Order: sequence, then C-alpha cells, then structure tokens
Amino acid sequence: MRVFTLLTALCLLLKEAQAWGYKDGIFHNSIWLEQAAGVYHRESRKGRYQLTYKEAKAVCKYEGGSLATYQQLEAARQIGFHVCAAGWFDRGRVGYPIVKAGAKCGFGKIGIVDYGYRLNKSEKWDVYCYNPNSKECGGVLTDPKRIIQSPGFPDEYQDEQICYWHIRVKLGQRIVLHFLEFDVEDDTACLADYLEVYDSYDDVSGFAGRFCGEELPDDIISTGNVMTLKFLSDASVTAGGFQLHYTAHDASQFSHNHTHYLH
Ligand SMILES: [Ca+2]
Repeated sequence: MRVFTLLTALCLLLKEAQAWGYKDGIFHNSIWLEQAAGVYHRESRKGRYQLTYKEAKAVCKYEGGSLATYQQLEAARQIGFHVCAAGWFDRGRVGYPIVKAGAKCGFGKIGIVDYGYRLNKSEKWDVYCYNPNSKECGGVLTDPKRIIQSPGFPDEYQDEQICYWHIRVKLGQRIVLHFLEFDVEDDTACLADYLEVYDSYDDVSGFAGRFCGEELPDDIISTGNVMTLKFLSDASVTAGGFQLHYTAHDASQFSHNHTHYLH
C-alpha cells in the first residue's frame, strides 16, 4: 500500500513537472507572442487559454517580471499593442488590448476589453506580463532581417539568462540564420550555457541544433516562416557571447524543403 502511495505521488510529481515544461532543469511553460512597452502576451505551450491565475503569475515571475497592471496594458495599447486573446493581468483581472475595432474581436470596441476581477482563479486564460528590463533578451521578431545577439553583447553575457527569440516572417518565406560571432561557455554536451535553434514557433518541436564553444555554427535555414532561438546561461562562467543575423527569403529561392546547413 505504501509503495502504491509513493508511486502515485511520483506520478503526480512527474505530471506536474511535464505540465510546467521542465526540461534540463529549466522551468518554462509558455510561448511569447507579442510585446510592447515592456508588456508581453504569453500563452501556454499547450495552447490558448490554459493558465490558471497561479500559473500565470509563475510564468511572469520566472522571467523576472510580474503580471501587467491595467495601466501598463493600456500604455502598451496606446502604442499599438493589439492582441485578440484574453489573459490574466494584475490582481486577478482578465482582459485584452484592442487597437483596431473588428467584429471578430473585442465586440467592435477599442480599448481594454475587460472581463473584470475573476472570482474563480482556476479559470484558464493566457497572461500579460510586465518586464521592462528584458527588452534586450528575446522577443517576437517580424522584420525581414534583424541582428540577434546575446544580452549585453559585445560585453560578456551574465549568468542565469534565459532568452527566447521567436522569428515570424511572411508566409511563403523562409529564414536564413547566419552567425557572425560565437563564444559560449564550452562543455562537451553544451549543458552549461547554450544557444538552441528550433524550426518552429516553440522549443518543443523542430529541434535544429544546440551550440556552445567557440566554433562558428554553419548557416541554418528554416523549412517554414517561423523559427525559435533559445539562449540559456547557468549560474557560473560566462563568455563573449554571440551575434548573428537572420534574413527572410522567398521559399522559391530554395531547392530543398528541409532544415539544413549550408556548407
Ligand atoms: Ca555559464
């Protein structure tokens, strides 16, 4: 009986860990979708409307931020932050920012569509976080070309960084990553610090490579119009960091349709 109880407890723990996206000891459970003025919208990896209030708070806190306040959400909205998905914000309130009126979203209204303070904190929504200091580290990139670099570059990066860059170019385009500089703490399996590249909009599917050390990685080309880069540093030993650029190209320019390296 005791063994059974222990097994049940272990299963519960495992289930919990999976739900929170535990991977290599790193806890993360959400995808960064849009951001403006330090406010950003995240949804769970499991899809839209999967976060309880407690989980929503944990998502923001994990990245060094907090739930956005109504005022922060409105300030972001005023510079064009438009998201058609309800999320938790400060003090258990739920809503979303609408800039352009549309029949399908926001009931034709402009402003914060406010569902009010929820009595039931187990309801599941997305989340709006606020973290004005994370601008340099990660985000959603939609320009046809951009430079991406480790936080603080050309200075060394700091310990305990976690950055997600989600690249989304036009449909029908593919993304070419080209590395300019690369110096990340070296260890054989890249377990300490690393840059990971995914041929998808999350870091679950489409793994394309994990990089560390001083060798410049080859170019990487996406199969579709999205890509995700994840940089992580552990609690000790830093290095020079990295700089790369991506460019969007029409898919017709390529003869292969797989993620591949150029040699
Ligand atoms: Ca390190």
